[in-house]
Amino acid sequence: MSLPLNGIKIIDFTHVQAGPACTQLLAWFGADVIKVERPGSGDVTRTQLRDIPDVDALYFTMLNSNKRSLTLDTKKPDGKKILEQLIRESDVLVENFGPGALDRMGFSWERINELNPKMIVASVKGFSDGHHYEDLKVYENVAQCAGGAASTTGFWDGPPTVSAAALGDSNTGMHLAIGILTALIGRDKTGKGQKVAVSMQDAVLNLCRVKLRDQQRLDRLGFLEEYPQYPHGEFSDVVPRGGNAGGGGQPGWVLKCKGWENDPNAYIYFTIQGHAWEPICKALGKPEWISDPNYSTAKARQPHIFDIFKTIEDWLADKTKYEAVDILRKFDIPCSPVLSMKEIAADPSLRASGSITEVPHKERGTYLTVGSPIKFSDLKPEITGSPLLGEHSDEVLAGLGYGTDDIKRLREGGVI
Ligand code: CAO
Repeated sequence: MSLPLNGIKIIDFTHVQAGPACTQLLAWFGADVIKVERPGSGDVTRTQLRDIPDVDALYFTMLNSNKRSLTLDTKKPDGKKILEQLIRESDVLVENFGPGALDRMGFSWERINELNPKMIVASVKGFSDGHHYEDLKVYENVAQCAGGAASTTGFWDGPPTVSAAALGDSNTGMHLAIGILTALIGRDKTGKGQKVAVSMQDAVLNLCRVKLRDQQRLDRLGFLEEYPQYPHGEFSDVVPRGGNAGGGGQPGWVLKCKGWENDPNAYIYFTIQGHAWEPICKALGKPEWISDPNYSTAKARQPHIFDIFKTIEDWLADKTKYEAVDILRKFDIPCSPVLSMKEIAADPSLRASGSITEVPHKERGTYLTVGSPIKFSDLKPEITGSPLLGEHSDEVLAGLGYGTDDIKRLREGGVI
């Protein structure tokens, strides 16, 4: 099947998670992604948190499907020459090295632009160019702290908390993919490449915009009506951690269901959507609340919202999370069971849609990975296993005109 990004050649100079998530997405949609890795070791995630001795770790296999792997020491003269050749004939170079590493390697934006003016150079860094922390190396949780997520996540009586969702890594990679595709469309118009950069701090902040909204509301009003601290608790001058409160105009909370004493995920998320109040009262068997002035408006409910949640929990006590959702869905109440990773891995709907898929790997056998979360009417990406280290070195070099003897010499010299 022809895919939209067929014909786009990407030098994938990425490692760990932020960059690989971006290039994996582009590979799913048809780009020829050549992952350039250091000979002998490769991407550090190949060996991190291994579950099978001497076999690429799931951390690597789940972020590098549909790619080709070329080993290349780009600090050696022959390695630099090969990289220059690749730059001349590729469309995009993606990297997420520490600050300045690409320049130190001799491949500044100016140099790459000179080699190929049509080349798009896409980078992930912890902080943006010119930021007072621009020299810092950054990992996921560092970005979550710098982007406002940690200070606003968790419970008010506990420390700042990071999310399990990769807001700093994969999220930044997704932002970068949008930047690359935009630059490719721009290049169609101008014929010129450009530099695209996303900082992890900015990508986290972009997802935390409602907290920046709340800071401004707090500055003006002194309180935030949808937070658990309102109206009985205290507010300081910074946005507090709101536990599991809903971030918009709909109060919500994680509520216990049958079996919560032994099952850490026997909970549902329950949302009290304003116009769903009547169906909620009916579902709970509390029709008298519909017209009671203490309950009938969102403002009236707020002072005793936790009493309301308690009543809902009493109603949930003899229902599993699945039974509860099956009842509540009939009343059009926005809710979901809290799903564990084990449940998600086995979810037939996620398997059917391709959001979770099993792929073969040459050394580990079949493994489970995520598929494209973006669904198209005319395109269903086929997810393939990740490449072994250097699996495609010979093939890529042959494509650049290197013969068998040259390749042997490069291998013996530790260049590939
Ligand atoms: N051939 C030769 N040298 C190579 C090479 C290759 N194929 N690939 C990498 N290198 C070299 C780099 O040129 C660099 O050399 P110098 O520091 O001597 O110039 C060196 O390897 C180390 O690269 P690095 O700084 O990227 O790696 P690190 O392990 O020290 O840091 C990380 C890792 C992630 C903290 C850093 O890359 C970073 O801050 N990246 C930007 C932010 C980011 O993407 N973080 C998210 C990672 S996902 O959690």
